[in-house]
Amino acid sequence: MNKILVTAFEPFGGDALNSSMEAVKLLPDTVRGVRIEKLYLPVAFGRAAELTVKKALEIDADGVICVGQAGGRDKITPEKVALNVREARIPDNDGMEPHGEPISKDAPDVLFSTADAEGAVRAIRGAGVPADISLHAGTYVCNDLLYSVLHSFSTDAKKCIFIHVPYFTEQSTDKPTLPLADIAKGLEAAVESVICETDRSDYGMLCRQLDSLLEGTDNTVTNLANAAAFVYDALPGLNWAGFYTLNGEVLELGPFCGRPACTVIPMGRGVCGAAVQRGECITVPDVHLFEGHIACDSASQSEIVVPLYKNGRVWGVLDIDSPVKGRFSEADTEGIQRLAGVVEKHV
Ligand code: PCA
Repeated sequence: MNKILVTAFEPFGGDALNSSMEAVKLLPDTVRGVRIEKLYLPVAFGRAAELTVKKALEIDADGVICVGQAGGRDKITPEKVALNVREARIPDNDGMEPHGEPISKDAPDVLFSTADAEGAVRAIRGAGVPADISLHAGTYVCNDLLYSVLHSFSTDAKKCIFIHVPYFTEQSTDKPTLPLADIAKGLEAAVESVICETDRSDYGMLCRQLDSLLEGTDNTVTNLANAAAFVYDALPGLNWAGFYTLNGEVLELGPFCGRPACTVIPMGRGVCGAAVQRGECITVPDVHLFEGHIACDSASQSEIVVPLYKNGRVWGVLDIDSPVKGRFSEADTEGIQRLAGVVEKHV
């Protein structure tokens, strides 16, 4: 199982609260079954980064998501870039006020976030919260933290990113704000998108678990219902998982998890219809680029459909949607086909 470290900052610069800390407090302790470890940091050059790196190593985090407050911004802004410079407008909470010195000597001028910042933006927007990419994390403690974390883990597989959040409603009357609950909702969506990037689902284990789950009965509805729930629960970053079954020339909606979906799909239509017509699994990294895609849930960005066979004939499909573009890697495509094989065996 993967772990994600999420950090936030204490108040600074005379503010009574820091929106990053208040929003991170509202995040759940697990997202899609992945443990979220929270760490609250001093607004201190060097020290914030040291604490973060130490904690990430201690818990063997697969991803590090640092959150800070950018008072004055009106959206949640995942940062793409960190600069190798310290330039303080006000002293940090340790009284340090560096001017123009590098964070790390003989290190690159610029480092890029290793988690997909654009993917995080899409995920936050998908949750209905305003978001935009930012190309400048400033030159204060937030930039210091992002740069140092990226530099420390430059040869590591950890996905690292920084996300700036605006003031929340109660914090300011003259600057842009967002409701605290929206900031937390947006952050949760961003965490989910990073989890999808770091996910290394153990499909061997999942197949064994699904196999024993479906063993007790040969009732088709029972097994499809439990298989849909299992897949939806076991794989992070999904918004829909379920079945369509073939009835003559059309696919009809079967058991699923997610929002209500199209009841009937004609042969050849959409990704499901195409998978049946071609008789093969189709993985679509971006559904908007798929000719004839049927949008059941506007949150869906990527999709995988596996045709299901009995005695050499297709009888239905396993259809899985994600709000994250490019959610399904080659390993997922292969693993999900194995899961579909377990369903075929029990139906
Ligand atoms: N924001 C500051 C540091 C701490 C925080 O929450 C920054 O943007 O650098």
